[in-house]
Formats: sequence, C-alpha cells, structure tokens
Amino acid sequence: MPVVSDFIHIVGDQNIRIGDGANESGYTDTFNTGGRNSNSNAFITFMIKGMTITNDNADVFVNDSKVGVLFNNNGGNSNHWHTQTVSLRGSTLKSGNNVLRVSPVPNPTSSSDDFDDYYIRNVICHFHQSA
Ligand SMILES: [Ca+2]
Ligand SMILES: [Ca+2]
Repeated sequence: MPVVSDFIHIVGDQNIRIGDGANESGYTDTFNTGGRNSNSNAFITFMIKGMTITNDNADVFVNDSKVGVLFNNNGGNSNHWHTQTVSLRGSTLKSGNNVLRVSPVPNPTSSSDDFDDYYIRNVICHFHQSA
C-alpha cells in the first residue's frame, strides 16, 4: 500500500499570543490526522517570536503526551520570527481529532508580570498516511 505525506494547518497566518492575559493555561487547538500511519514519524513546525526573556522552554503536548519543546531565544530580538520543529511518533496522533497544547513560559525578571509573552503562527503538522 503506498504511503503519502500529508499535512494540516493548525494555525495559519494569524498571530497567537501566549502569556499574560492570553492563553495563560496554554494555547490549545484541535487538528485532524485521519488515516495517519502510526508506524511513521510526524513533525510539527512552528513560527515563533518573543520568547526572549525566559530561561525556560515551552512544553508542547499532543493528546496530553509531551512531544517536545519550543526552545527559548533568551537575549534575542523580540520582533524576529524564527522557525522550530517538534518531532513525534505517528502513534501519538489519532486517526481523527487530536489536541495540541503549547505552554506559556515564566518571566524571571518581574514579580508582577508572570509570563514572558510570545507569539506563534503557521503551525503545521506533517504526517504519513496510507493512501
Ligand atoms: Ca508578560
Ligand atoms: Ca516576550
């Protein structure tokens, strides 16, 4: 049976803020990978900016399993976008709806400002599928 590569946009050309007053419990979204091949690996790409104060990395969960982190850019320019990739097993994905959750990161420099707010956009999951 042939295997093809498929992908789905979880977030498109839209900035999602994660931090104080926005997604403080983490950003969650659902996406469908119906027919995914559980024996193959998958990956999710993210564009990120603004994680420039924290010493922590942002945990990334799929269906409540931690699949990786978005690494901080401590000391970087908060206006510059960059791209990161999180890899996961195809078996972590469901042949149907999944839940993505991206965690906030703490701000170590202020007692009144809890989180180092950052943004994600163009979040895309690539996966293998039996055709
Ligand atoms: Ca903040
Ligand atoms: Ca920030």
